[in-house]
Amino acid sequence: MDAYHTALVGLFPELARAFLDVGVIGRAVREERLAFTHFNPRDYAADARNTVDDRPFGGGPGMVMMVEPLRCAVRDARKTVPEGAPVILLSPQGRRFDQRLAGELAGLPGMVLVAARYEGVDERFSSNEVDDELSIGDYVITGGELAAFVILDAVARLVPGVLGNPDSAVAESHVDGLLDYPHYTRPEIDGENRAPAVLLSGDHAAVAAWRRREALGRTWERRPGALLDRELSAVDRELLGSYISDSREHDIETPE
Ligand code: 9D3
Repeated sequence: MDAYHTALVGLFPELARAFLDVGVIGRAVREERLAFTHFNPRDYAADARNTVDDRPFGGGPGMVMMVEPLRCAVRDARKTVPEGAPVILLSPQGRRFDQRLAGELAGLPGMVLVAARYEGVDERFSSNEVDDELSIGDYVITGGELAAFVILDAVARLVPGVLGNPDSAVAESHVDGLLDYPHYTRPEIDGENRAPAVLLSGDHAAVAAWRRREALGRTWERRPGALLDRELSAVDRELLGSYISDSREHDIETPE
C-alpha cells in the first residue's frame, strides 16, 4: 500500500515533530503508512532578510502573509504528494471541519495543508492557489499549525492500517451520530461508586443494550437536537424512553 502523504506548508517545522513521533501516528509513520513533508515559506522568500509578511494595504493591525513565498512553497509541496491531493488552507473563515470531511480526505491519496500566521494570507493566495479552506471551530487560535495537526490526526486514523484494530475506527462516537457510552475498568468499587452491575454480568446482549441506551441517553442530554435529525428504530425509541423515565425518576436536569 502507498503511504497517505501529507505536506505541511508553515513557518514552524519544529512543531510537527512531537506530534509525528508518538502514539498511533508515530507508529504509522515508522511503518510507512503515513508520509510527511514540510515546506517553510521563509525558504522561498525573495529578499536577503527572508521576508514572508508585510503590512496590510488599507492599514489596520497586524501583518499579512505575502503571496509569493506561499505560492513557491505550495508548488514544491505539491511535487511531494500524489496527484489528486488537494491544497487546503487552514483559516478561521473556512468551512467547518467534521468527521464526514475527515472520511472524505482519508479517501484521497494525500493532502497539502497550509498553516498561516499573523492576521492571515493575501487573498490572492487563497483565491488562486488553494482548493479548499477549513476551520476547526468557532474559537481563535494563534496560527494554522494546531488546526493542521487536528485535521491530520482525524484523517490519519481513518487511513487503512493506521489504527491497530480496524473495528475501532468504525464503532465510535460521531460515526453513527451518537455520543459514546460510559466506560469502566477495575476496581469494581471506587469509594462510594460501583461500576454498573450489568457490565460484570457476562450477559453480552444485556451489555450491548445497556451501552446503546446510555449512548442514546447521553446524546439526548448533551446534544439536544442531534437526535431530532435521525429516525430512531423501535428498539432505540424504547431504550431512550427508558433512559428518560429513569432520569426523571432520579430528578436529573433533563432537556425539553
Ligand atoms: C480579528 C480577526 N481574526 C480572525 C478571526 C484574526 C485572526 C485570528 C487568528 C487571524 C488568524 C488567526 C489564526 N487562526 C488560524 O489560522 C486558524 C483557525 C482559528 O483561529 N480557529 C479555528 N480554526 C482555524 S484554522 C486556522
